[in-house]
Amino acid sequence: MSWFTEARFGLFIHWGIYAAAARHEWVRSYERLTEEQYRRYFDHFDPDLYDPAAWADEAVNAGMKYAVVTSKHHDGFCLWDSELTGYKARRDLLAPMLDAFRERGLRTGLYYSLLDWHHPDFPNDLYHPQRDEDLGERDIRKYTDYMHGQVRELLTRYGDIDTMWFDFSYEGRGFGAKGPREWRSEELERLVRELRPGILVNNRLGLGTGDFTTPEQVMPPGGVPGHTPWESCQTLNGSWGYHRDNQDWKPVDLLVKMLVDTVSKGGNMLLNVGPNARGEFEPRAIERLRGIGRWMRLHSRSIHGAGASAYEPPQDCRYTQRGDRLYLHLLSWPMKYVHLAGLGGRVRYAQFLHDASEVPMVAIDPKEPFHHYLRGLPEDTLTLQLPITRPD
Ligand code: FUL
Repeated sequence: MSWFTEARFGLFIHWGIYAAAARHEWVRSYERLTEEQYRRYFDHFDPDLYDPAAWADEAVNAGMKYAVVTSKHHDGFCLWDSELTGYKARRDLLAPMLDAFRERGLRTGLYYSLLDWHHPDFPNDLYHPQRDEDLGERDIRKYTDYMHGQVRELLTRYGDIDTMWFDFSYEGRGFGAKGPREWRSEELERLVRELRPGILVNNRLGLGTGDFTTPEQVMPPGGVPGHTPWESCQTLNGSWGYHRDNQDWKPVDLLVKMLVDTVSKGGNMLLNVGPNARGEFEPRAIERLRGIGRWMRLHSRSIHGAGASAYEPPQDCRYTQRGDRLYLHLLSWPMKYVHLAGLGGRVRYAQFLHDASEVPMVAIDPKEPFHHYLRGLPEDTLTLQLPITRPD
């Protein structure tokens, strides 16, 4: 587990034939496309510019330490050369990606969808594109045999996979909802752990367990209660898969704040890119990854290997802590002073991270008229004096 909680920041990749539709990875369900209508994306998916080394470089430059990729999403299309289906990429796209990630020192994870809207034995349910139709006899046991077989394939043919990211159980949600019984989750988890004893499994098999929990698109205000490590997965825009016309792009400073906020609460952030159907990260994604990378170059010490602190930060601030180093993140820039409760007399030296310049600790002199307004502060307060202009 320690590599995972030290890593703090990872890349999520959602890539499949939905990138050709370019309007959300759920497009087949949202628009209730039939198998035949959706087939055109299968026919025309030809990622000729695919260069996984370039993806790995972007991840490393952004300060990411691991990467999780959708081996199969809900539409059932497989990125690897599965022997169990013909519904797969014309060449194995997964193997070169894992090689490229590993070559650059990134840990690897596989997302695998429990749903499969393509498989002939996956019954129609509340999310199925053909949920209103009678799909005839379907034997979910045959589907889950296939699913377990695919997971076996992935974990025997692709080297040392570090995390298994299942998605998802939806028991209790109505028509055809599925949970651990339907997926045969316990058996599946056992299989995974047998094949890869050190692997970390997420919490979406519906078993109420998992090595880490996965809040999605939310910033849990107080962190995630309980002791399991957690990883918040986040999109750059309003979609996981490549979505050409979506405009909800998060700016770099928000993404950095999200990362800081997550680590300050003891979590990891898994930030998603949806590569396009030619196999590239689009410029809007690259711009953001590089922006985060510029910040990480100077500040990654406050992220990697850091976690929550027992100290209570002032308003609009976050602490991350690594050993006896306490990192103060100012999400807004105060006027001249920042007052840190509980730190009076406990800090040997204060400096900015970006240029290692000293940040003066102010000794409050009650006789000094200039310090008059500071007199009401509790004695154990540490006051730091900041420049008027916020450094970048
Ligand atoms: C969800 C999925 O339905 C989304 O498409 C995406 O993969 C996200 C990470 O998990 O449950």
